[in-house]
Amino acid sequence: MEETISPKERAALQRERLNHQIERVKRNLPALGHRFAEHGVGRQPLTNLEELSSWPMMTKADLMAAYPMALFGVPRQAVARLQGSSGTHGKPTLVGYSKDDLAMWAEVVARCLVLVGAESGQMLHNAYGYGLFTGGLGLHGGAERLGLTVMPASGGVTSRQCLLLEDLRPDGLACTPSYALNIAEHLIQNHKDPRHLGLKWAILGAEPWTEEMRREIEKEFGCDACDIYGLSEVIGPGVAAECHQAKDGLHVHEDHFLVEVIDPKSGQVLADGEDGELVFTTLTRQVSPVIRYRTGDIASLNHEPCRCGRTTVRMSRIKGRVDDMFVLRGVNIFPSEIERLVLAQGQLAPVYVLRLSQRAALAELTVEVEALPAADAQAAVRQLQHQLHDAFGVRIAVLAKEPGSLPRSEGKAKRLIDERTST
Ligand code: DLL
Repeated sequence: MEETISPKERAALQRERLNHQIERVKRNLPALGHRFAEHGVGRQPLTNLEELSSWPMMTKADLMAAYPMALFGVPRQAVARLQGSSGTHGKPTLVGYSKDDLAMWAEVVARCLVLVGAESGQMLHNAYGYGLFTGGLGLHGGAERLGLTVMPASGGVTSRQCLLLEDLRPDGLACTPSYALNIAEHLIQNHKDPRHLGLKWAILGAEPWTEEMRREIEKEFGCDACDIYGLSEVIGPGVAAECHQAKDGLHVHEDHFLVEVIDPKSGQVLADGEDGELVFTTLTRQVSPVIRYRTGDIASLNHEPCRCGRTTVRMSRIKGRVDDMFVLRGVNIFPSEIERLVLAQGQLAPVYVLRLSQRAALAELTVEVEALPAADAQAAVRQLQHQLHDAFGVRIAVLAKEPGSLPRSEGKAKRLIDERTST
């Protein structure tokens, strides 16, 4: 119902919920409320969502400075669950959920499961990590809400995952796209055909991936592979997901998460179709609310109606992160642009590492790949090298590694290794 209302009705709902949220922030998080009040926020109720574009924004630094719970905004007793992101810089970023927040989270994840093709009564193999990371418990709550049987496999121990998949024949698989390929490879190495699992759908996210990667996964498993997006600062998985009918952008659950795309440099709000940084406002979250939170993720929006019948705005795949992009001899490169070429090459395995090093003052990039067993590795390397040069106009080295030697991911894949002395 919330997914098919008219844009006008939705805007009215968002305004009402946003005004409510601002009041909550002013009451429960006075320091944050004050920062917004200095820009006139909350002086009187918002009448037009476009006014939002002049409000200040929140960043990861705000949440890190608030560690462990200074931005929860409720007494600890009202927090039913803690989750977070591991944090590459030491301390994790923690977020809290009230009982109502957990119910809302389960609801939006259940909607995502329906988007990708799940039906009540089916079975899900959930290979997202359980723990502080939101993937495992997030998918779990949504799957139970929808009425699926959940196998809480969590990440890792791939041989056991394969055993359970073969013996239980679930309808759906949830994990990162790189882990889905790792599972397929493991089965193939053991002379099993991943298609024989009979999977109908896979709900994959938590890391950037490309259309080429989707094609590979759909070919290996013979099922629909759809993208699910989210971040713990907003809720976890469940912010948006692709519908299996169109597979053309991720439907954002706008009744709970208000989305904008901004120019990361100027902060200006961008129009549909323009790539920029996703910014989210939580409209209903009671604990750890965020107002105009800068995600660092690059995507664009599309307000055109979708052929699945939903009227919600769609975001494109995540192209990369603002801090993932690197500059090679003056050319901006996102790892996903290289992934596309590696996977389209045809003679290479769908695993790769991008190693950035420095010679004298210049950055050098080496793409480490593995050739498929029957392939001519040197020919594949030469071809990829040419394609990279054609695409970016700069020299990028390609190195074929021993088959099976590059790291396989069990969760979020780490593709970029930056060995430059100063970045
Ligand atoms: O990764 C939540 C999640 C779990 C999403 C399972 C989907 C499935 P965090 O650990 O807080 O939360 O990391 C959030 O991961 O800002 C993006 O950079 C990246 N990310 C998440 N989903 C996608 C996706 C979870 N579908 C960060 N495509 C986000 C690309 C994604 N990047």
